[in-house]
Amino acid sequence: MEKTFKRTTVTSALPYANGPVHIGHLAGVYVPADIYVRYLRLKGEEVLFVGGSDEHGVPVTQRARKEGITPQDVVDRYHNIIKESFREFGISFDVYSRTTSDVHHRFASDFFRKLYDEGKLVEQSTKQFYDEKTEKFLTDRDVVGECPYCHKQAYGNQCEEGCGRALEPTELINPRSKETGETPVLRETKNWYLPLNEYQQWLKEWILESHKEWRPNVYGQCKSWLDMDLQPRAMTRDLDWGIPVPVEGADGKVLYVWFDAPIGYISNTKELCDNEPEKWGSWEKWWQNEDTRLLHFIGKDNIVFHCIIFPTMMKAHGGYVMPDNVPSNEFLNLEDDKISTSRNWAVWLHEYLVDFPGKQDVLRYVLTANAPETKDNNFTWRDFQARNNNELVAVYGNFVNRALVLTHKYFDGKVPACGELIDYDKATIAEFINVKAEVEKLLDTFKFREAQKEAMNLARIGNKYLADTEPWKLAKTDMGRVGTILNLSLQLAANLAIAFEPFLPFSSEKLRGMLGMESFEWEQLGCTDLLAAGHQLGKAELLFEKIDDSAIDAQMQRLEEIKKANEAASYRANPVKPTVSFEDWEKLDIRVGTVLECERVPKMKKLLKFKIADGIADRTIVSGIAEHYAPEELVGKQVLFIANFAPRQFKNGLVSEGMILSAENYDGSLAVTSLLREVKPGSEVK
Ligand code: B3M
Ligand code: ZN
Repeated sequence: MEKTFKRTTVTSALPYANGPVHIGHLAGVYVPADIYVRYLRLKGEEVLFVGGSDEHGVPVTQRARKEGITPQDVVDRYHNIIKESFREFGISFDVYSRTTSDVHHRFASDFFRKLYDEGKLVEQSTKQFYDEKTEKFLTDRDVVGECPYCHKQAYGNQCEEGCGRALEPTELINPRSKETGETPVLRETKNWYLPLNEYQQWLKEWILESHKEWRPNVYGQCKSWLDMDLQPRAMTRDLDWGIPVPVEGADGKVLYVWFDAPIGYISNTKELCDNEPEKWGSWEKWWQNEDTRLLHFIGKDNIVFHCIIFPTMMKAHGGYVMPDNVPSNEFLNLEDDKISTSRNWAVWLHEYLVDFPGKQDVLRYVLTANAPETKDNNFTWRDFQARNNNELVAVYGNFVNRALVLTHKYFDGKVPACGELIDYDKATIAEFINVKAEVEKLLDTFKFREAQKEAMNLARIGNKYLADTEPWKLAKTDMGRVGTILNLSLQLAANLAIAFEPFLPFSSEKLRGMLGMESFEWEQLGCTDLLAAGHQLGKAELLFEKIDDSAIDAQMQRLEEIKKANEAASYRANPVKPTVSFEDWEKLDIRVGTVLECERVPKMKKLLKFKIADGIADRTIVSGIAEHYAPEELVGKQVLFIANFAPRQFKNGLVSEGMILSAENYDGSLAVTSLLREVKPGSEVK
């Protein structure tokens, strides 16, 4: 049975305050959340939109270390930049606070203490790497060393450069502290764990049985987690940046950032409610009342935290409602390349505003039109320009402008009376009257891309109507008819202002002013009597402006320069190795092989398993290139491989008899080597 709710609490992921926000953040989380919230508000529903900065965690300390400032300095700087970017883009949070606030520290601390007091946490001692020079325990990512499987440089938690395996820091060969280069020692440390395993059955029922309607990417990720055995997960860390663990003898330990950050949603709500109790009531109403529907908007890398860990925390605590849905997006690429903060491969919001002042809605529009709802999607500057010029300007802006300018010209800016409707008018009305139901259906199921397209349809209908009826030609002969056409066109323009408010709030506000409407609500969508005859319109202005090639060229130029700088940096980071003798070179036996078969390796997302014809026999080679090639692409191709490489065994028993050679691009992508002409398999490379 469909549950009915009285109010909705919408959260959007708390961005780490260790850098500014870019278009990927906006497209993935904040624009969709904002569209949804604005839609509910327009419908007059009770809704709360919570945001804030995530100010703890290792990324913040890393940034501080890199810049030689304190973590507090880092978060003070970026919290303000991020908050301002969101405000500029019209992300209409009811509260945007931070996890370094007193309210949050107390709230998260109490939350932990309750779990601790009630025996809901498991105490466990483990041996962990400790850097004696800095007298600090090292997090998994603070330890680097050689991967025991592929022998590339790896982090303590994962071999990112090589085979992609999840690792334990103690598995690394020759482990070192990333910060000091010291060899760390193992020290015993005590931490508190959330026994996810005890909640597995409940999670399975709650998600897999009762939430089949969640987006396939979200449901699928949850399922793959829940199909494995969940393990207890540490909720505390040996770190000096964060919320102190409120337990005796826990000096030098803080709450795990993924424990405190989601609680930030609740403590930020509390901060708001405490400040304005008359308006918002109690925080409990938004989090603990069965009539409240909870929604988390997030990016795909946050799914496990919002669908498994945080719900388990709330369940263990008791009293909380569970999320009703977790609309999570995939990733947005920039010009076909992964957005990356460290490579500066991004469009930063604060920079966009300098280059395109006043064009927040254009970016909102383009990001929604390309929203990565079901798969990763791509942002390109050419597409940005085309969507602005061909859709916003040529369709939406053009229609509205013609309707208004003609009314000013023929009727002194007063809405003309609507005369008798001809069949064509009726057909046009019939077309746009359905838009409300369509947009609602799509928004209610979080299909923002389609919903915006549907809203744009209104403008297309209007444009066609004016083009077909040509009121400017009738002005000399039939002013009554001109009045009817313009009346209907203005009603359509008023509909556009409403339909686009969730998507393009700045433009809707401007259009509302031009139409002289006091206010509007969602219910009025689809009505043809929004503007009374004789109603005085405001001044006609352009809603959107064309974007020239030169503005786009400048952006492309900037990206080109960043790419060049990255290439140069990657060359500098990998300087040519010391000279080797001819004898040494001869020791390597590089040969040509023909790929007979190629397939993915279950549970190892970076690996491809090859069967290669090497001239004498077939051999199996495992290579960490699954993120760069689909297996089918390589079958039948000739590749170069090292034939006398000592066989290596993977944990799952798989043995690799050689190594396929690939070139590493400046951005980390891999290209398999091949030949310019076909040769017999087994041919030696000399
Ligand atoms: N700060 C990760 C991220 O920005 C993390 C989200 C917290 S949501 C409670 O992707
Ligand atoms: Zn490896």
